[in-house]
Amino acid sequence: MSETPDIAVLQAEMGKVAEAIDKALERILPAVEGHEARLLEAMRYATLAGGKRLRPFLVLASGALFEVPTERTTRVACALECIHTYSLVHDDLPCMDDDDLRRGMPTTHRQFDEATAVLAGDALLTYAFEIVADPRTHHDPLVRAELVHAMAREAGAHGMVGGQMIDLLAENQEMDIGGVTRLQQMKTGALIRFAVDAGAIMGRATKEQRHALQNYAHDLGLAFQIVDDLLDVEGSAEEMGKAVGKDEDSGKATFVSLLGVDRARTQAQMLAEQACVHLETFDDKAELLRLLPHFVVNRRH
Ligand code: GRG
Repeated sequence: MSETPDIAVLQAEMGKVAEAIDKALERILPAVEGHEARLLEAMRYATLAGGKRLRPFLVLASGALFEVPTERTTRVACALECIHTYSLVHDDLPCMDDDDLRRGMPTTHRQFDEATAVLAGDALLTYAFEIVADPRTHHDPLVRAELVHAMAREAGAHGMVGGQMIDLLAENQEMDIGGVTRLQQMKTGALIRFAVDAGAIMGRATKEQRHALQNYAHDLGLAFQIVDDLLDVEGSAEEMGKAVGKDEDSGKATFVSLLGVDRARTQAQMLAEQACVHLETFDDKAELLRLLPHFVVNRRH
């Protein structure tokens, strides 16, 4: 897919969202003095280090379909980015991927130390729930409870953490395409699913609307992960801001190792197109969500 002017519109919008989220995270995670200063410093270091802010963008774009006020979606977007950041901090630890570089900077345990990185990740995870459960996120306690429930489900043992466990075990096991798809739907897809669902929960979407958005998130998440696998093979450490070629070195089954580069790319493009089909029920308000899959398959980092 070639770059079109519409993609430029999307990129400008994503830039604006990233800037707004950076500012909101700065406010929500203020530096402190005293005993917890180092912990907050590590949490801020990991969270404010940039990143595409893709998941926050999805929360805001999904909420916009139902005219959910941006102040509300921004809080959930920040909470989700705290969980995403915790997962990266822990994933980079020596006991997991043992990486030195993330978003072009030393990983949190390299910049601080391992214990501080573990605690910063723990604190980011718990803080995410504090943010969502706060009445400022939504006046209706039932909506807040539903958000907390969905976020816990997607981040936990049957979502992202479960996917990470399967991924670690996969290094020493044969895995077919069905196994890799399931693992990635949990490890990477789960937070993308929650991002899209959060807007629908806050907007009190109908069952049909929510179902359509879940299907969209499913296809988008898989396309995102296939491209992540492709970038691990084809991308440069400079562009990615992290080490590349790690999947091949570890002998792990990925979409690329199983399908090959060309079929993996075709599959990602097909999923991107399919994701948009699920949005047919929505009007022009879904335009940014419609453009996003094209950005995802064309991304370089
Ligand atoms: C340690 C509990 C625990 C979970 C780790 C998500 C994850 C599970 C590990 C991250 C490893 C990884 C590279 C996964 C592939 C997909 C992914 C999540 C990429 C990073 O997300 P981006 O590209 O990152 O949105 P930025 O930096 O833009 O936020």
